[in-house]
Amino acid sequence: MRRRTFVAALPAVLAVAACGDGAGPGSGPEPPPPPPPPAPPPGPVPGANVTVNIEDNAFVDPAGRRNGDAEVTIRSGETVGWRHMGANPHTVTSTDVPSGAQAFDSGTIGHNDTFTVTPSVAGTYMYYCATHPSIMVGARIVVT
Ligand SMILES: [Cu+2]
Repeated sequence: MRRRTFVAALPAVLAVAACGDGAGPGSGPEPPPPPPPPAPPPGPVPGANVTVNIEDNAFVDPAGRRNGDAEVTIRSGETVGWRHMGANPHTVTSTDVPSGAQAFDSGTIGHNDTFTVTPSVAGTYMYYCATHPSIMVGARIVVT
């Protein structure tokens, strides 16, 4: 019975001995472990039909257009999502919505946060970042 235990432990002893072979004179400290692989690119916001990325200083639509050129088109009842990719606080705040439509405001959101809006009234919805109103402005949603 004791012999069986000895045999099971033998590979571990050999492994330790093998590691020791490399540590000769002149070998420095162990190199640091490699950095973790980069995070995969974020996908669409869950539940959203289209996703706009929020970078620091820009709303970026799926076509890569920024701020005043950023535009997404959806049908009534579909959902726009925003994903905060930057480091600084931003907002997604409507500045102009069609008559009868609801204004929207994400409040301050941070890195990795998401926000969604599901407009039900057709027309053009303008929005900006209330924290950076002179830069992150003019983006829009067109609802058909
Ligand atoms: Cu901002």
